[in-house]
Amino acid sequence: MAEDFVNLLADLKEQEVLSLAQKRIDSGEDPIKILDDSRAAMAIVGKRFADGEYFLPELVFSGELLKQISEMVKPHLKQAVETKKLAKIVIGTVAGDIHDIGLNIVDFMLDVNGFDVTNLGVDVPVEKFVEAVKKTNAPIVGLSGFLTPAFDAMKETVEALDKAGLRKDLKVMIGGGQMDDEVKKYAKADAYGKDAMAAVTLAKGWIGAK
Ligand code: B12
Repeated sequence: MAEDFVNLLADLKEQEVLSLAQKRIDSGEDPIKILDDSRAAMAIVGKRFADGEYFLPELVFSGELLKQISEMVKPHLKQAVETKKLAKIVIGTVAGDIHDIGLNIVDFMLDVNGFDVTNLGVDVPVEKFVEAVKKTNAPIVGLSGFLTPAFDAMKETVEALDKAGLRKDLKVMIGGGQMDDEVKKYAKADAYGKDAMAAVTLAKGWIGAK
């Protein structure tokens, strides 16, 4: 089923992939696995876009399909984990970037794992991150980005948090499509997380929660 699912999503076959997603959920499959397979399909969509096989309409449609699938999966994630509020976290997609599907999955996973999440949305200017950290006293910030220009936006956001005197009591994690440890170093962040579960593990580690 997983392979069919990945191919149907990459081929943007709406009805077929949504009914297969429902079938997988009804059969009690691990919701995380369905999200991982969606990610694999997005990598294929991204490659077809880069190769000129898909164009913006396909990219937009793939995002819509992914949103529908993550909405179907989310309630089943909720059943997996019940905890009390642990700590505050400010997250957002950095300036110039409007990709938010990954960000919203991170938001959701942090929420169901007990964190009090302030999600600033997309294309977030550096000063808005500074404001939100001052307002919430959050000890953790999560920066999301999918575009190459997001590397610099992440670096500028960390610099602005530092200039505001907030950096020393703050942990900053980054993530999204092509982010990695090199970008983490470049942006002077504390950690890179490959997916939403990594975001939860990093955050729990920093506040000493199991
Ligand atoms: C869907 C999509 C879009 C949709 C986004 C819809 C939406 N609401 O988000 C739309 C159509 C809007 C779009 C627009 C564009 N896009 Co686009 N898009 C994609 C695509 C196909 C999928 C992205 C996605 O949502 N993936 C699925 C999610 C779930 O991603 P994920 O990586 O699994 O997310 C997980 C992790 O990354 C992690 N994570 C995410 N954030 C964070 C944060 C933290 C702190 C942590 C720890 C972890 C973490 O957790 C997530 C969940 O597990 C990618 C291709 C790809 N392979 O990624 C191209 C891609 C990112 N887009 C690309 C481009 C070029 C564009 C456009 C410039 C196209 C254009 N000419 O207009 C515009 C840019 C608009 C802008 N200013 O941002 C390029 C970027 C190339 C580059 N090097 O910069 C890509 C790579 C495609 C390609 N190969 O060319 N896009």
